[in-house]
Amino acid sequence: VEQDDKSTVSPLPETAQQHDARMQWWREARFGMFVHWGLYSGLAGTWDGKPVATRGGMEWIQQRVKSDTDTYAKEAIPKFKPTADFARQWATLAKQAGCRYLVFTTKHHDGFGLFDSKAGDYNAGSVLNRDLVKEIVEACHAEGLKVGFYHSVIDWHHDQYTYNKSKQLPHPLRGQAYANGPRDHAKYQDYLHQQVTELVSNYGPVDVLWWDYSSLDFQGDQAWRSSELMELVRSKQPGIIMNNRLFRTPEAGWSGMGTAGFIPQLDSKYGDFITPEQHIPATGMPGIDWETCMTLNTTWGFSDHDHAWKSDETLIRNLIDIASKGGNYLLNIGPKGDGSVPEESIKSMRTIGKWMNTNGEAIYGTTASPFKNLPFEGRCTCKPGNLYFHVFDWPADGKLLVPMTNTIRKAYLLSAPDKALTVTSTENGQIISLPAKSSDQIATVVVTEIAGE
Ligand code: JFZ
Repeated sequence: VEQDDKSTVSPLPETAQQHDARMQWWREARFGMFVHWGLYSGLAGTWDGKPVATRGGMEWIQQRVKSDTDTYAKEAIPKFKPTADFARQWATLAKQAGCRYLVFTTKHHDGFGLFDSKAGDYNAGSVLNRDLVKEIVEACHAEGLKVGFYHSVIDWHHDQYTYNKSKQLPHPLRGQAYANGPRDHAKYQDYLHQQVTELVSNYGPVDVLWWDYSSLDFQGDQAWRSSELMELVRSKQPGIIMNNRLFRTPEAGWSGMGTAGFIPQLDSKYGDFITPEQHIPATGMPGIDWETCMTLNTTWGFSDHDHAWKSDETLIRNLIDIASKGGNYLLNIGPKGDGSVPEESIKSMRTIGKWMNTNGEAIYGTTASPFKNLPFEGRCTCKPGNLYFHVFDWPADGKLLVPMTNTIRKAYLLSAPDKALTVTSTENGQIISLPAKSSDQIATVVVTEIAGE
């Protein structure tokens, strides 16, 4: 059949097998790096010489200070000065951290694109004569990382962007001249679709599209022509994985983007995965792919004033907790205006990477724990034939009780794979005799090889 007229041809629904094949690398990856970087980054959380409260993140600074786009751009553009090799630094850091993919902001809510767009002039191509998206994609590919585009459908800059139904949500901030004039949202939708077409056409394979975001009363086909947008993306990038933030149903409520229960499970029409934000679900969600995105401090975009950095222990245990529930961890860095990564973030990412160098086998390609509870402080992940026990609190008596009856062929620490540990069977399970001291205070992984599985 000739398929030259796309508008009259609906794609066949995907089979579960095709969907699984497309999701495979993502499910195995478990750990990705998120990057929020744009005009707001150089402002660094300061406006008019004063710090802006970090409620919700400094990528929202334009909205927080209620600036129109012209003033914002005038302030921010001179402070947005990417170095020549910023992208390589991100990609190297992601690789060192053990991330398998990197998702970055091609455009955030302020509307400034990091790419070179023919659809308008509020982008790095027009303003800096650089295509930063191209630079980042190339740097990621050089490190063997999969690459994802975070793309905001909200756009405070576009003069036809129309959404002001709810006070909680961004009112378009384009200069006074536009504020009250008649708007034609369809024109904004055309612009959105044109820019997304550029993004999925001009940079080779794109692995993830991370849409952001819809509101209860402004979502889906009405707000973004979402079905058409997703089909457009899939027609250019058949293997791509997308989140579900182009849609938002009433049942979902405010937290719906991050919880199960409203996305039809095997229907990729609404997206392939859900995105709990700044929290880890209490349990896994069998049949639903999910990814917790989280900041290292409290803001996504860089701020000079936010020093509330999470500890390495929290970050590494979060990654383990998420893997033990079958999810992915997308951990954010907010580079400065020159693209450099804050020292604290570099340190944390490298510390995670060091842990992953020893223990990555117990994270990558694993599936959720088969246990509801464990009799010790820690988590479990699995692979066919192996169970990995991530021990957080080292037992004082050196005995680790694992609540299973399977024959354990061999037990050892991932940090010392050649030293077999003694296993004793008891009524409640089996006891693994551990060395007196843990090899890692944050989490030491005990591997058990299970017979016949
Ligand atoms: C969105 C962005 O607004 C934010 O700046 C950041 O990029 C984050 C990753 O995603 O944040 C949201 C979006 C929607 C809700 C909460 C945070 N929501 O509906 O609850």
